[in-house]
Amino acid sequence: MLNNIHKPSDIKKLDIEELNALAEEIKLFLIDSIEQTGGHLSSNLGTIELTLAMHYVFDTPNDTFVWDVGHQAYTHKILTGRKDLMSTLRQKGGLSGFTKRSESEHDAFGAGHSSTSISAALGIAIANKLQHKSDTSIAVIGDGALSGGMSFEAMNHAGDTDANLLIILNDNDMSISQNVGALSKYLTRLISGKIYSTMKSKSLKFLERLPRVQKFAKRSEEHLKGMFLPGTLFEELGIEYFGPIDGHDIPVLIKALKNLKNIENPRILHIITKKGHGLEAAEQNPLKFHGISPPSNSTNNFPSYSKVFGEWLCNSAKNDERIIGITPAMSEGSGMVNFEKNFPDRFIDVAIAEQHAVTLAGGIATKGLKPVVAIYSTFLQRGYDQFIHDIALQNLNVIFAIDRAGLVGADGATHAGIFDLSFLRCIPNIVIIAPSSSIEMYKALNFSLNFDGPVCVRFPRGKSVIEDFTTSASIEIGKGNIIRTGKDIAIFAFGNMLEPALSASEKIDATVIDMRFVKPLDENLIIDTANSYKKLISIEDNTASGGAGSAINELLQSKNIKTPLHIIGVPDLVTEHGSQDELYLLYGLHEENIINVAKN
Ligand SMILES: Cc1ncc(C[n+]2csc(CCOP(=O)(O)OP(=O)(O)O)c2C)c(N)n1
Repeated sequence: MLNNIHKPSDIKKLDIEELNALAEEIKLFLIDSIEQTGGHLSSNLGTIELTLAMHYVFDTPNDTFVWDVGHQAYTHKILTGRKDLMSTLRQKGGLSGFTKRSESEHDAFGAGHSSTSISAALGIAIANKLQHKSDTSIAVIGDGALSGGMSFEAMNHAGDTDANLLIILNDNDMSISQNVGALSKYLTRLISGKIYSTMKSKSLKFLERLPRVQKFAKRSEEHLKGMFLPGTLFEELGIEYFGPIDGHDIPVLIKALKNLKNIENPRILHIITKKGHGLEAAEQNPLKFHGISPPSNSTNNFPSYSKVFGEWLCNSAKNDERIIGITPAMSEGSGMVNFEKNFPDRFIDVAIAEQHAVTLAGGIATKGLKPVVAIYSTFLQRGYDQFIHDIALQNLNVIFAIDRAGLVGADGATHAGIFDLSFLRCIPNIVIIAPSSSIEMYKALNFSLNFDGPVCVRFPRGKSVIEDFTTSASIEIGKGNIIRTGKDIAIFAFGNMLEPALSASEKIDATVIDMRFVKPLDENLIIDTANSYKKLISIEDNTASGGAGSAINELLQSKNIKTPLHIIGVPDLVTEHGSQDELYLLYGLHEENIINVAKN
């Protein structure tokens, strides 16, 4: 059947039995396809029936679907004419792993970061109203993404409007790992019927009109007898609440969505799904199958930077009781699973709440403890004001272990950690270290533990390619490390760009310096080098605009030094997705480009 589906309207001719069969076909297709390409398997297995029902009832692109994060929209891609391109998912030149406006008119809004869907969908709904259109604007948001502050800002606004906004809350009780927080517990109580909906009579009527009254609703009814309970959080915010219903039951979903199509105010449909639905291994271990990698033939046996960070955290916490580990819902990705196990009282998962994570760390630091915020570079963007206002201006003692800095690969532009050096180095009071290997990272983290004030240690995704080139067991603030001495040309290498710099230097006989610190820069070393060499090159895994090379340029300018400097960094454009190596090649962060730059 799947081969005959080319556009959303093709499914509207199917009966329920055929829709169920199609869901099964899509499941098998997704398992096969994601096994080859890598991608978000469990989340997508959880949304097949929902997506079929949505496209069955609504008409995109006029009606609009905004998928939060966009990682669960593979069935949507398949139903909107992209099935044959699924084999290119997350690969260079292929389909994005998230929703992307430039990819399809059916992708109403691009995503990658979480908790944006209600704001975007509300914006669309308000625009529809102003343009006298009756189309429905729909946000699909997971219970994990709902924990992000933006969701609440958006609901606070939505509840005060008459916008034609439908929020579908896809509740599987999971973020990447188990969802955490009071809201998550609240949703569990809502499902079990312990919270009374003031709209309940309406809600129950609405459910009764469905082919089958849901077991969830029945249970709610029992709980209601003789009890007085407040209305749901959503209703208190002015958003009509419906549900909860089984998010894998296509006829129930269709009926519910048809009913909800006729209401034109902000409303929320709470559906219960199972992450990894229909694939036993994924149902049992949704975390493992949240994001899977394609088959790899890598022979690099070094541990990943994240793993080394996790080891450092555990080892250091044994000896230093001040250490508190904080993660915004990325415990596994940040290598913190063992820390959580060994130091449960000193491990804090704040849910998908980067802004809160940063300021929370600030508060903890005021009491003499040493919070370590493990955060991906791209998600630190969310906590920028908090970083400036709550940490740097108050010179608080917080370590930021900034993971996934630089080009990250298959997740693409939304996840690229290529801006942190630019947006951080302009902030006073802070130290920024870009270690060139995982061993160097260990030293940098040790340094930050003993330093008084905010320190950022930014390191890339994946494994370190080089071991250690240094002899010193510790690092000294603002001091670079000359790794190789050549003639005429000197290369200032930042972070993991030391590796291509070194291999290029063998061919052009250049001096190579592992700069270690982006802030404070090793000014004396830079000035001496600039005065002793004919040409200078800097290389960093960050946008060239305002990054580490720019910092060197500012210094040379201020000292009136005329030695030419060529800055190699990521160009000023929206980066593509592909393997990390492909992207390094595409953007000139490789040996050959260094050689060309040196020669030209
Ligand atoms: C701002 C931000 N922080 C962290 C992430 C990483 N992330 C991607 S999906 C996800 C979990 C989302 O959980 P949920 O919304 O419940 O969706 P599910 O995968 O369970 O369907 C997280 C934390 C992100 N995409 N954006």
